[in-house]
Amino acid sequence: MPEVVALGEPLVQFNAVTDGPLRHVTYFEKHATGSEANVCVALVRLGVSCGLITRLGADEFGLFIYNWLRGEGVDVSHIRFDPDRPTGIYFVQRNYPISGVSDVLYYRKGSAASALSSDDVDSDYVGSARVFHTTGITMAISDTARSAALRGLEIARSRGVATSFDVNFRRKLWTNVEDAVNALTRALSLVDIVFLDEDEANLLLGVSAIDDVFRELRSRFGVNKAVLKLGLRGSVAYWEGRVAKVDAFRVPVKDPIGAGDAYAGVFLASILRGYDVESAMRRASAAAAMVVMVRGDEENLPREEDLRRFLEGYGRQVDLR
Ligand code: KDG
Repeated sequence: MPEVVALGEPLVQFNAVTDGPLRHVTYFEKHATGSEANVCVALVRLGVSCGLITRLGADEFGLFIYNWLRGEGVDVSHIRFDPDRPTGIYFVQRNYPISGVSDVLYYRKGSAASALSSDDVDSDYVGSARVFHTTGITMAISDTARSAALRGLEIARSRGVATSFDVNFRRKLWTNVEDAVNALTRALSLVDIVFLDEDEANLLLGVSAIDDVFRELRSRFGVNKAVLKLGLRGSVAYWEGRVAKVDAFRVPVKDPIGAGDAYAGVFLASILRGYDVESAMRRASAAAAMVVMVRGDEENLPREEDLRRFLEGYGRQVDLR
């Protein structure tokens, strides 16, 4: 049984090869993505086994995703194919209208994964993991997927499995913000480890200053392990009673999508392999930096050797010898 079980929707991403508004883009590159799937791949590349609970369309894109996950060594035993619904896709517009920022256009309504339900959550599978991970994206895609995510968190909790949750607020996936706040705060009451950024903190907790965020998470939700991502200012964690901070790595950005998943996956892998929280954060930040240097979310997710080379080489002069 895998050490980590994740639940969520993999997607095929069509990333604009050229910058600018999509109406003028002719060429798109196909990538395998999806937040929880990316986290699984980040984990397995660092030697931590991970299984994904999901549904895919019985179509070419479903097979593309399935072969990707299976090829990476993710446990695919809890992936079901749906003959009646398609695999979700989305398009990425890069560097327009804001330089360094990507915009997404989803085509995922009625997708196979949006029919995920609590019946997909096998209690023995979740119950024998060390960590169960899901995100606010799964909470947003449909009522039944939200029930599945909550069921996964509840089962994990009742079986002594650590629960990990990336808030991943996607405004485009929610009909209104109030529903999002209600659902996401419900999830927070079931999580042991949470990843969020300042905007998400503001939305869910009404505060964004570091100490206030950690205090609110503790007092309102009993969350004692949290990572607050500060973008180019780095990240800060509240972990077992103390606060740790690391800087971000500055790199040329091709497409920032996927950075959060790289961070969460590498952070969890590092904690599970016994790294202290600062080292886990540093490794996670490095992975996030590596991922934004290319189009696509998963291509630059590092193996141990890549991570070591990035961390040792960062900031050095180019040596042409
Ligand atoms: O974190 C990256 C994901 O956001 C991306 O792969 C697409 O899962 C996705 C989503 O729902 O936005």
